[in-house]
Amino acid sequence: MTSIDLRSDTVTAPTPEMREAMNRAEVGDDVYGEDPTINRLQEMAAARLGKEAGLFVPSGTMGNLAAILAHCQRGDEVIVGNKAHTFLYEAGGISALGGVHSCQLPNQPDGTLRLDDINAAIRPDDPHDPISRLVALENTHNRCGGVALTVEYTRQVGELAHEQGLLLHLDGARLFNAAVTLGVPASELAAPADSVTFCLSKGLCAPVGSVICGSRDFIRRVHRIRKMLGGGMRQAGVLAAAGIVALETMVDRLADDHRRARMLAAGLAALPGLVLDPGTPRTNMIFLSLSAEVPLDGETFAERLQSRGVRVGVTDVRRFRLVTHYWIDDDAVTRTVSAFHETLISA
Ligand code: TLP
Repeated sequence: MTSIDLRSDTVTAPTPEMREAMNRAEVGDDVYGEDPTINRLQEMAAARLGKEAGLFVPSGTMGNLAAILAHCQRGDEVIVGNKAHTFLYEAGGISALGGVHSCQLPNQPDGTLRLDDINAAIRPDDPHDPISRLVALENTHNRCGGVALTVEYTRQVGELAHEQGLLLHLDGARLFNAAVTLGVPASELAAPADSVTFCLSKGLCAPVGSVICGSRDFIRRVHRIRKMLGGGMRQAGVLAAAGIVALETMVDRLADDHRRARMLAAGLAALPGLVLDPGTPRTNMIFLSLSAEVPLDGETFAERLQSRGVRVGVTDVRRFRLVTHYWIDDDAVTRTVSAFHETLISA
């Protein structure tokens, strides 16, 4: 039986069309700016997000790091959510490598930071304080359930930041999931931000890569930082080719992943022993917990699911994340519900 891997949309293998495009890709030395396929991907990405320029980077983590380093000097402060990927899961890179201080505000259940909290966190011009330089948002917000931030909210944060002389960075690893669920172009969600990173290698299925987008001047600075971080990639047009297919063919179909997440959530909600988070799924992620009567911890439960061919992410002692993606079809949804059912009745 082939395994149904719901741990993340990062597990997606490239599609057959991507493999063909990778095989055919024209390449050159990108450190010289001579890889035509990378240049094309960067132009496409920038146009799609309504920005002047884009830069291909190996990962979302490097995208966020390079963008934040380009905005901030050592000792500057970024205002960020306490559940943001950049704060929780990027190995503290902004502090370790950039000397950037973080001010963590409570993420609300809908993934937002309260405007009043942001306002109150902006520092006065006082030699005791770090300089407030940047606000960072995440859309969709992973740890808050894959929830999409709206155009209106992003605009309000952008206005607040800019009025106070700060910049706005958007970790849009799953920006296209947000755009599809909200029914708006990604460029509208990106418009208030000075920089945006989005990932090709999650729901869009490309094997590697993210693109940072922003003004031409900003991208010129990020380019040097990418080099400093060791992210200049030479003939990486073979990777960018998959990214082009991702942007051309994989965006609209994210709605299928969202539909299957709803199907899966409905099936799981009907099983005694599981408690789904209120409102889940918002896009392609389902968060749920084992109820008190189930006599297993999350790791053991996940191992038993795995022996039935289903892999899920364990995010806490009795809590799971399930992420739908291109390689999860309707049959996989049905099989997953059965595997949960069998695991629960044999517990
Ligand atoms: N997220 C991964 C894990 O690291 C948790 C996942 O499985 O969801 N921003 C956001 C919002 C992300 O969710 C991720 C990856 C990244 C940035 C980093 O992207 P990569 O893995 O390409 O460095």
